[in-house]
Formats: sequence, C-alpha cells, structure tokens
Amino acid sequence: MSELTVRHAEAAPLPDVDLSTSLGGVTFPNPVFTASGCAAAGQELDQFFDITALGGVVTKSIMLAPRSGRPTPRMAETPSGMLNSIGLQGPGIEAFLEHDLAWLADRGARAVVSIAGGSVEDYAKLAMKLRGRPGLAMVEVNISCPNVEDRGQVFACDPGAAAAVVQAVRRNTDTRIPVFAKLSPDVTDIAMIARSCVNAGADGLSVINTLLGMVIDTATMRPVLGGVTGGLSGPAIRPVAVRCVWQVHQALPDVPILGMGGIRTGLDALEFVLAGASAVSVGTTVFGDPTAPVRVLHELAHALAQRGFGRLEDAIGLAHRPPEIYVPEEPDPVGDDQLPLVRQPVGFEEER
Ligand code: RRO
Repeated sequence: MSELTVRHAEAAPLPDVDLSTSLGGVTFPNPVFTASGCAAAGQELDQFFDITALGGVVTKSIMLAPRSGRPTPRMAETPSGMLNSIGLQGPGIEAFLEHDLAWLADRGARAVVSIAGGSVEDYAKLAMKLRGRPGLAMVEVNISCPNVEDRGQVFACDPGAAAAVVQAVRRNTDTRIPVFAKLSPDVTDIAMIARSCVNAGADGLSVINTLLGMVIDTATMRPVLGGVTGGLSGPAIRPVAVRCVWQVHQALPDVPILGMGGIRTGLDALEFVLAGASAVSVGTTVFGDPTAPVRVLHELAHALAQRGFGRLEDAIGLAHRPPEIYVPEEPDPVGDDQLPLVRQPVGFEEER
C-alpha cells in the first residue's frame, strides 16, 4: 500500500447497532453499497478503504459486447449535481467476468452485478452468463439508463417492457440470488412500474437511476454534452429520490428497496432508510471523496445509535408511521393534561 493511501475511514469502531439487512432473502452485513457507474468494479476505491467493509459493491452496468459509449464531453457540472452521458461504455461480459468479477470474488467482496441490454434476449443471456459465478451476491437489472439512442430502450418507462426484462432475468438466474430492478424517476407513476417488476419476479427494487437533463453552453450556444442529454445525479436529485423511495415503499411495503440519489452523509442515508430503503448506494459523492461510502456507513451507524436504535431494521420505513402519541400518567401541573402529547421520536438538529 502506498504512503499516500488513505484508509483512516475504517479505523474508528462502529457503535453497537445491528446493521445487517435482508435484501430478497440474502442477508448483508450492513446497508451501505457503492452505486452502479460511480466506482467501476471497486478496485480503485479499494486503495482508499477496504471495500469488503461495505454491504456490497454495485458494478458499472455491463452489456454483452464491449462498447465505447457516447461522444465526449461526457460529464458536465451543474448546481448541486452533475450530468453524465457515458452511454454504457464497458468491456463486455466476458472481460468483466474474467477481470472484474473474479477480482471482487478473490477480494471477498459481495458483488452486485448491474446488467444492461438492448433487448429482452440480451438480458436473458447476461443472466445466464452470471449463473454460478463466485462472488455474485445479487443482480441489479438496469432497465433505466437514460443515455441510450432510443428512448424505447428505457424499459423502466413502460410497465410491460420492464416486466418482460425482469421475468427473463429472474428465469435465468439462480433462485438463491436476488434480482433487483433499477427504476427511473422519469415516469408519471413509479409505484405502478415497481408493481409490474415485482409481479414479474423482481425480489427488490433499486430506486432511482439518474434523471434525464441537459445543459447548454451560453458561450458556444450549443449543448455541453456530446450526447446532448445526460443523467442528472448528486444532491440536486435527493428529494426526488426520497420521494420515489417513499412512494414505492408505501405501495409495496414488503419489497426491499436499495435507495440511491445524492447521498453524501449518514443523515442523508438515514433519510432514505426512514422513507423505506433497506439499504443505500453511495454514488456521485465518491468522485470528490473516495472514502465516502465507508464514512457514510459510520455516520449512519452513529445516527441510528444516537436515536436509540439497536437495529437498522427498526428504522426502515419509520417515517410512514404516525408520530407516537401518549397520555402522561401523572396529571400535568399546568392543567392541560387532557390533550394527548405528541412525542417527537427524534430531537436532533444536526448539520448535514
Ligand atoms: O452509462 C451511462 O451513461 C449511464 C447508465 Br448505464 C445509467 O444507468 N445511468 C446513467 O446516468 N448513466
């Protein structure tokens, strides 16, 4: 390990909170994962902290064939976020299995492999390629990449197309491996798409992919991105993502959610958990702070402990429950004991 390597983030002990979480029948030791597309297959992040400390490593979406992606420029900064127009660049499934998944398995990481295709058959073939692979903990079916030429390929915008892809992947995946479908926020009714995926066999849902956006350079007076449009991520989208997690959890309270969208701190992660996420992915923030996933894990654990939680599980979806109401046993000295008091379960005013 070089002298410049920073591994300080893992040094502090975690508070005594049971952080384990169940996603589609598989128990992960903690709920903080990387986000697809923001950390390749984890090798670079492993210079900064032990990636096996995370719940799982979600890999960049992989397709059957190698792909060069969209024209440059592929990134643009925006207020509180960034746009990407990568266009599914990647080495193809064979090279991924040989180099990336094999490395994750050797390293002892729990790999969540994100797959993407242009047709239902592509997804089915990818699922078959993953069967029986060491290190594979879960499959994330990316049906919501915004950076494709044909919007008809954004399967997550159509309940029938989303279901067809999910069914093909579920049928061709080992029954012990959970299949999660990654949803797009760019729909009118995300709960309807979620339901369609679950009815087709999805064990859980990843919520959300980036939002379709664009920026125009006022000097050149042309679009900044080579691909013209791109996916918006970062803190700018967090309220949208929290809203989507909330709506999906409300519609399908028993279906596990991997929540993501602009998480930078443990309190951001807690917000997703309270909305209904059983786990979270930390994405865009790693470009500025490569230790962010493990830092978020520690911050989340402390935030739970400070609020009196002994288990992560008890916080999942808590915001959907009404505040606790109680009537004090002793008469109130000021005489207004007729009114039930609303007990605020959380009394923190922390800086994010
Ligand atoms: O590669 C991309 O351009 C990309 C993908 Br696959 C995705 O799912 N979401 C995104 O914002 N970019």
